[in-house]
Amino acid sequence: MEKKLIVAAFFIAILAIFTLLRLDSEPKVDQVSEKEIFQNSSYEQPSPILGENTSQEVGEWVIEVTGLVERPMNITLSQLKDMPQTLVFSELYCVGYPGKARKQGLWKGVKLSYILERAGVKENAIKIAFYAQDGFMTDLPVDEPFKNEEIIIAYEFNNESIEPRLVAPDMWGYKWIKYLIRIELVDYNFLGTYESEGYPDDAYIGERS
Ligand SMILES: Nc1nc2c(c(=O)[nH]1)N[C@H]1C(S)=C(S)[C@@H](COP(=O)(O)O)O[C@H]1N2
Ligand SMILES: [Mo]
Repeated sequence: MEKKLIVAAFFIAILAIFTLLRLDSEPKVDQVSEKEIFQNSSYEQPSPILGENTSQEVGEWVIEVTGLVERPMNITLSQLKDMPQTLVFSELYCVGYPGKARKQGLWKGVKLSYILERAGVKENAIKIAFYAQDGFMTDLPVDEPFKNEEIIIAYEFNNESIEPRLVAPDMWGYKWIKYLIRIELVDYNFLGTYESEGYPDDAYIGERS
């Protein structure tokens, strides 16, 4: 815990310096092919285009909250930015390349629990299904965002805009769905893209050493 705090403090200091120097603080990320993981899968790793959300008619990103909720809603990016902000320092680890963080830094967004509270989750919902523009899917138990308030829908990473994605600290990267377009509350055991391929539905990383 203390080590994590020191790393966080160090990182924030570096980030501040970069911002002051107006250097491009975009981290260099290893591009690891996950083709092996999907050898026997019909799902193919897409190459989504940043800044485009072709499935939606409006010029702005929209996230649909639907299914077993009292108040179904379409949340635009500007509405998302008007909601209470949460900052989370976290690392993303890919299950196919667990030795090294793919992304590490500060994520800014809105608590998933806040959004679910606004929508009003119905009693019979047991799972949250997440859908991305590229067809990728993941899921969480319905109570997870209330147990882990660091689960956010992020729209900024290290002070740079990103397409809305889930930040799921301490969970494998496949829970960190990018290009999020739909959140659906369901009353059955929905499994996402990786989860239905046999990767743990409970994706907490635990000991990494
Ligand atoms: N929409 C979408 N989200 C996704 C994926 C994907 O293929 N499509 N891959 C997941 C996996 S397996 C990982 S490890 C992380 C990688 O995140 P990054 O591309 O930001 O490094 O995104 C996750 N979210
Ligand atoms: Mo991954």
